[in-house]
Amino acid sequence: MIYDEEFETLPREALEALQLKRLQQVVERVYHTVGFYRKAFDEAGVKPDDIQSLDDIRKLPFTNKQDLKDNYPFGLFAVPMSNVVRMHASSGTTGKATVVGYTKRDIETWSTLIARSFVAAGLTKNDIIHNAYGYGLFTGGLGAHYGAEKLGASVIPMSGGSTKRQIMILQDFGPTAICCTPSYALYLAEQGEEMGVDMKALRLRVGVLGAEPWSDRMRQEIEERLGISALDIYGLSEVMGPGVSMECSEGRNGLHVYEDHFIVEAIDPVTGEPVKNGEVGELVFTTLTKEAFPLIRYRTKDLSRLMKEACRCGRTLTRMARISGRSDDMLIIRGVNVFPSQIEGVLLGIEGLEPHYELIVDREGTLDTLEIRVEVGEHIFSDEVKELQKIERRIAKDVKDYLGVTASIKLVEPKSLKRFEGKAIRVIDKRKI
Ligand code: DLL
Repeated sequence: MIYDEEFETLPREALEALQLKRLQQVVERVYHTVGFYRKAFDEAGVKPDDIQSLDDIRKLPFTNKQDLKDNYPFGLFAVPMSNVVRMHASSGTTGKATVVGYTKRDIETWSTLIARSFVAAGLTKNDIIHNAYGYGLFTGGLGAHYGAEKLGASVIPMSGGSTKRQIMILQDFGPTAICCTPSYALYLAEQGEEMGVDMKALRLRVGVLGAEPWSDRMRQEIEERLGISALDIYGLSEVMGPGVSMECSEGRNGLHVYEDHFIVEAIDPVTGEPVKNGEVGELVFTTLTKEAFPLIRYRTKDLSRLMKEACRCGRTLTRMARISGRSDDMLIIRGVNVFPSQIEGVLLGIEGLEPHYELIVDREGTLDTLEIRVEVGEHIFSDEVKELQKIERRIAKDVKDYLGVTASIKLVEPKSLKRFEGKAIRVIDKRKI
């Protein structure tokens, strides 16, 4: 099924003509409304008129997360605040990373792209959608919510947490679809089974899962334990939120990028040059229609492969393979994005700790766990156990308060952690996904 026959099945040539027209418009617009872009384009020696073909996009400079941080909070907005109707921010940060804004029309576009994604997953207005993505600054909750309403489906705004209650609602309201992270889908399956609920007998038939990396092995397990068809949805708050791309139920092989609204490139993360067709590269997105927060050539650090071949669903939109990793060290722990440097920042704010630490990420059953091992100074280490426990609790609280993740803390003896001559390896990720 296709929500928007016209735009999702455009012949390649017509699609590219549309992309070029929209690219020219957005480049012209940001050049005149966002100081950052004017300066960046001037420095690169490129003017809006230089964009005469889609390949000319490569004349434009990249934008990256640091640029967003440097312009915190609203420096990259392209419209006056009076036209902004909503803001979101990326998760798991101290708030100083990336803030994004939406106009009324942006929300309308976003809702339409989510509605498209739901239809690609086989949903219609007759479905009941249990939305367990977190509501709030994270784009998952409200993004999926508005898309479900746009489709005309019935949405249950569950948000995250309260797993027992979620299972009760799954039984009583009989939703036919669920939106959540893949690891939460598995956690629900596990908790339900523990409560003696036959999770396969629920009315659920489709999962629209994303916001973190997963694998076909995980898909299979989720599908078996919940008795659903589990499909992959991708997005990032900077570019829009969920619904930048979506896997279709017919193909189940790669996610269709909504190319009438975004241009996607795959580049070599080191040279910045495009990778060969079908090779793994870092995804770079340019938004074509966003008003409040247009982004030009945004480096996502997400690694994937682009597939141009036709899909059996009939969509002509390029597909991206499941995300295979990242070109930086960002971790996603229970759906929260965390950089080791942010944890370091918290540790350095606490007296008595040494700048030597190790992060051990694992998965117990279906839940991600994070252990932070950190060295303490000699004078502290000889303190009473009670004192050490106090410091552990303080670290755990600060990590939770600032970054939004729960961690277990282990203080270790001075000089007991491995030292590195080159680049320190501070993260040990034992998860097998
Ligand atoms: O995670 C938006 C989203 C919400 C997508 C709900 C899908 C469903 P951020 O919090 O800004 O936005 O995190 C974006 O999460 O750069 C990827 O590294 C990762 N990510 C998102 N979707 C997937 C996916 C939302 N399907 C970052 N597979 C991105 C793998 C994903 N990684």
